[in-house]
Amino acid sequence: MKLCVMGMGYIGIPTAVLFAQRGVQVTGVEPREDVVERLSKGIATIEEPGIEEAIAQTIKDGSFKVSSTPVEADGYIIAVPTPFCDDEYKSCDLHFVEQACRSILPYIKQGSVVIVESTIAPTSTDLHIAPIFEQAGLKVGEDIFLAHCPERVFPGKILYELVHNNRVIGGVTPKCAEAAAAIYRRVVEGEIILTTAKIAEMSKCMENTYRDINIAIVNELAKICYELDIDTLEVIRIANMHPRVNMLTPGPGVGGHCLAIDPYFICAKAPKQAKLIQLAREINNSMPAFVCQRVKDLIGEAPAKIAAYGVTFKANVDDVRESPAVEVIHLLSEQGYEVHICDPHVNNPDFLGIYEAAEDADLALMLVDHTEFQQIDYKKLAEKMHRKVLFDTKGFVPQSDFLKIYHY
Ligand code: SAJ
Repeated sequence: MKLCVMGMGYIGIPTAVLFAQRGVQVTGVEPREDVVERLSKGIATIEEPGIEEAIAQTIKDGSFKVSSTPVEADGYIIAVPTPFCDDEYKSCDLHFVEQACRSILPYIKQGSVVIVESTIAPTSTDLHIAPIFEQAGLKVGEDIFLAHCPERVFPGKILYELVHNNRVIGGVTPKCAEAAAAIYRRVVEGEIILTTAKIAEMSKCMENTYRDINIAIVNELAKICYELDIDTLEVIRIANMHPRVNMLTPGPGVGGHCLAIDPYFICAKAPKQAKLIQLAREINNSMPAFVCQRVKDLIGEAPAKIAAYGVTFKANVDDVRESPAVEVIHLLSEQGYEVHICDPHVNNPDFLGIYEAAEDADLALMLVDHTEFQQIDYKKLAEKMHRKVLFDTKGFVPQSDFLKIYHY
C-alpha cells in the first residue's frame, strides 16, 4: 500500500513513520523546504520521545520519503494546521486543509481514500471538504472515499497513543468509514469506532473543550482562593478525595494547538448556545495577567529582575504554540521587568542555564514543570539570587529552607 501524508508537523511525522514501520510505502509532503531537506536526511524536526530513531530508521530503509509535492497513492492523510480566523468568534480556518485537498486532485485515482486528521469545526467535511472532490467530478462514497479521523494523541506520548488509543473514523458515507478503517487497522491496536464525519468532528472538538472547561474552573478557584487567602492546591487535594471529584491543576493559562483553539470552532458555529465554552476560554486567557499581578504583589513594581523558567505550552515538549508562559514573559517585559529566560527544551541563543538565569534575580518564576526544573538544587539557586523568592504557577516546587516559595 502507498500512503501520502500531507503536512510534516507534530502529527504528520509520527503518523508517517508509524505506517512506514508497518510495511507501507509513505511519502510525507511538506511545503517548508528546510523541513523536507532535514527529514530526507533522517533528521528529526520535532521533539517527541522515540521519533528521532523512527525517522532515521524508516528513511534509511526507504519506506519513508519526504517531498514538496504529492504522489499517486492509495490513501492520503491530511495533517496540516487548522488555525483560527481573525474574526469575531475565531472560526476554524480551513485554508490549509482545502489547499492540501486541491493539491492531491491531480494524483487521486478511482478508489483512493482521503482522510482529514486535522481538527476541524463540526460540519466542515460535509459542507466544505467533500464539495472540493465533487466539483472535480469525483463522487464521494463511489469514486473516492472521504473521512474525518481526528488525531487524539497526547504530546510526549504520540508514538504510543497513535497505536493504542481508540480511533474515531467519521465517514461521509458508511463505505467511506469502512475504507478509512481498513487503512488504520494496519497500525491501530485500540478500538476502531465507525461513525459519521460530523459526529467525529464534534466529539474531537468537545473532548478538548471539556478539558479546557475543567481547567478553567480550577484557574477560577485559584483567583477566588487568592482573594480569600486560602491555599488552592490544598483545597484541590482534599476535594479530590471525594470519590466523584477529580479536579485538574491550575496554571499560568492554557496553551498548545488543541485546548486553546478547538473550543472556538464550536463557539463560531453556534455562538448563541456556546456560553460556558466562551467563558471558560476567557478565564483561561486571563491567567497570564493574573500571574503578572501576583508577581507585582510579591516583588513590587518594575524595575526588578525575574528569572522565568519555561516558555513551552506544557512540560517536556518544545512546542511554544499559544503558550501562556510566552504571554506572561511578554506582559512582564512590557511592564518594565528585566526577564531572564531559561528553557532547556527550546533552542534559543538568548536563553540562559538554570542557575545562570537566577543570577541577582528578585524572583524565580516557574511557568512550566519540565523534568529539568523538578530536579533543581534550590540551595544553589537561592545562593545566586538577590531576593530569595520563588513563585510556582505549576505547583510542583517542594517547600524549601532556602527560598520563600509561593504557589496558587
Ligand atoms: N493544563 C493545565 N492544567 C491541567 C492540565 C493541563 O493548566 O491540569 C494546561 C497545560 O499546561 C497546557 C494545556 O492545558 O497549557 C493543554 O495541555 P494538555 O496536556 O491538557 O493537552 P494537549 O494540548 O497536550 O493535548 C490535548 C489532549 N486532549 C485531551 O486530553 C482531551 C490530547 O489527547 C489531544 O490529542 C490533543 O489535545 C489534540 O491534539 O487535540
